[in-house]
Amino acid sequence: MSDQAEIRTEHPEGVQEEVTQDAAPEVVNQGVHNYSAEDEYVWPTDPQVREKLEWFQDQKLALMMHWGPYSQLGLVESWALSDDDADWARRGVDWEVSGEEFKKQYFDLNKTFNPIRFEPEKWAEIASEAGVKYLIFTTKHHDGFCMWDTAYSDYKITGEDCPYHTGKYSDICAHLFEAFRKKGIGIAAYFSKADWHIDSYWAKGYPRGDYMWRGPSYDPAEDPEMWERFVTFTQNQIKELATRYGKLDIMWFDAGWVRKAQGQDIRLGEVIDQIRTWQPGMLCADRTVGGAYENYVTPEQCVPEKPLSVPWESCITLGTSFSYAYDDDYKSPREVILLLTDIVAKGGNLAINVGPQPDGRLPKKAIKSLKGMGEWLKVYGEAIYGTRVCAPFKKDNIAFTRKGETVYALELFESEDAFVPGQVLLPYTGTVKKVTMVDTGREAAFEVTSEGILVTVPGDTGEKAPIARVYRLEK
Ligand code: FHN
Repeated sequence: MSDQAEIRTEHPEGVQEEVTQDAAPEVVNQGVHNYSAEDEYVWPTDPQVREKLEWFQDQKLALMMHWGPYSQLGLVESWALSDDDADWARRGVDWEVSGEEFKKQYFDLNKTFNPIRFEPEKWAEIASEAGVKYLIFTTKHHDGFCMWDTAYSDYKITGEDCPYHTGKYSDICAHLFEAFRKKGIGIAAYFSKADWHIDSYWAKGYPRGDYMWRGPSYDPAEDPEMWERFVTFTQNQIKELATRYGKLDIMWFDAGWVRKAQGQDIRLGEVIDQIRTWQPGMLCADRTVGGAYENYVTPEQCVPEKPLSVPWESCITLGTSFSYAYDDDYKSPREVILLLTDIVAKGGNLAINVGPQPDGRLPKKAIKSLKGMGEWLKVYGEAIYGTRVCAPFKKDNIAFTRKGETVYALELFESEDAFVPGQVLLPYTGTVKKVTMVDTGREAAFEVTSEGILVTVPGDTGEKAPIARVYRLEK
């Protein structure tokens, strides 16, 4: 716990915010969750879930996508609706409007959302070329807008008052999941447990009045009937996604404040146990809650200092925002690969997030970065996919991974101007009988020293530093 606590304080958003006295300290800082401590993790007993966790830890790279009516505004997804979070979430509101009018404008975005340039097969092709192994897609964010044809709410992509209900791919989840599956890419359904549109969560007529926060507008303990209405609605929607949209590898639950310890129990375990009779082994990421239904932990916009002893996945934006931001800046291929390598060396997965445009296309600059990432992975992916942690995991600019008896050393270069030496000391003291360059297959001469293996790199060092030089170390 202390290690984990230490890492947690390192967390950039590591401000602890006690939401209620008896609840576990939950960290939601400016809309960002921290991640569960390792000692809150419960290893699954279901053998199919355990097997799926091995699949999960082999994948290494996901594409996360936040897409909804909010994408039209270029402001933060959903959070601008919460009056309690207005100080940071409405910073971009640069037009004259009252809070109440703004919330109406934001909720009314469904009436203009019409992504007619959406081509799911194109997205799937881009993801496949990028080396992506599973998709995490926002079926519903906190704003309550459903990107599938739900029977339980009219606030949906197929709703009469959403222009795209007549669109070619109107049931977006159906078409998106199908297109990605056809490319052999796994499917994770992101689902917000909080729903700020449905009248059983932000219900009217309570002492709170119109001033809203991220939680319900009432105390569930004081109005159990209203809360039960919300539980039924939520469980029905989760089951809809798990029964009508094909195979789901993962359900990814956001809004960690919706949990029993905070009096907001949606009895998620009941639903997941039922769903697993239809979706055997499906993973459940009940973020930040800990316990049996958080099958892996999910650092956000950060990477733990050291390897974690439990399965994990860092969700990190390619740009600066989870939802689409106009004129955004995107990480370069080099930055993404250095991030991915750091994460994989510590035993985790990277869920790189791209916010699609309101017209249905992906931002050109994001596509460029994804393509560059895929080109690197086509050459060096064997040192990433299917690997596990290898001591000393990382030392200076050398990261390690292993696959069976084979060890990979990845010599990383922060920029193309970095010095590229002719010899490099790989601080690995295990048995090595052969060293080959992963990209060319050429064997490299090496000398065993007490510090590690001193490799003489074949060929010239070139004018510009590569993203990495990757060595295959074999016994
Ligand atoms: O509140 C959400 C946020 O909007 C975004 O969806 C991220 C992505 O993981 N999750 C929550 C913040 O932790």
